[in-house]
Amino acid sequence: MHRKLTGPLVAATHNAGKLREFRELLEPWRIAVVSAGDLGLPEPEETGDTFEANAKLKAFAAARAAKMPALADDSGLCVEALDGAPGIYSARWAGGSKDFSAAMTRVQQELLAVKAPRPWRAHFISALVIAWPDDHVEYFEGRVDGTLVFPPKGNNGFGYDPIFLPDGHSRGFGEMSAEEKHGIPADGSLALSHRARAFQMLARACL
Ligand code: ITT
Repeated sequence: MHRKLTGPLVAATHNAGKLREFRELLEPWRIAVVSAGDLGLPEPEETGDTFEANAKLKAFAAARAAKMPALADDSGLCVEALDGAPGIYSARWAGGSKDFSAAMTRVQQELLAVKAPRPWRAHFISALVIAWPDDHVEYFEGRVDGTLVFPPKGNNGFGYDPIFLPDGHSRGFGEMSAEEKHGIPADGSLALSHRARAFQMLARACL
């Protein structure tokens, strides 16, 4: 049985781009969001070897520390010709200084090194977890497919957005508004981004 979320929640993320998207996604539901940063919660080490394991680890760490439900996302860019890399290591490819321009360059260099034929197919995955302090957990996963384009384009979004062109679109995530990338269509049709797609499932089950 799914559990409904009634009160406020803690956003178990230290990534400002994700936090912004969480707030925008939750805004229509009038659920108060307090961030892990606001509460001074430490950033847990991501020791899992799947998106799901890491999302659960982050959500439970925050839910137990804050004593309230916590929402976590573990996500990443999976490049077909690189056997799914960087995948769960997407944030780590940017290094301690979180340099995503270096991470995007590394993706391009690795594709060139293996002489990957174009188009360079890739997808984003978002594993969303709500965990409660009493150990109840809800899990949802969203995915969006597309191709990688270089050089990076646009200043919107975060992370690998400037190199990702979702299928069926002529502009990449880095060039899209927040509403285009992760808005929830009022008519119930499928949202575009991986995180918004996972959130649609979460909303149906828990909100
Ligand atoms: P938290 O664990 O604190 O939430 P993080 O940045 O470490 O923050 P992840 O371990 O889930 O989060 O790393 C996912 C990385 O994948 C993230 O840093 C981005 O670089 C990339 N990514 C995920 N979703 C993305 C999106 O919508 N657009 C662009 N890049 C994205």
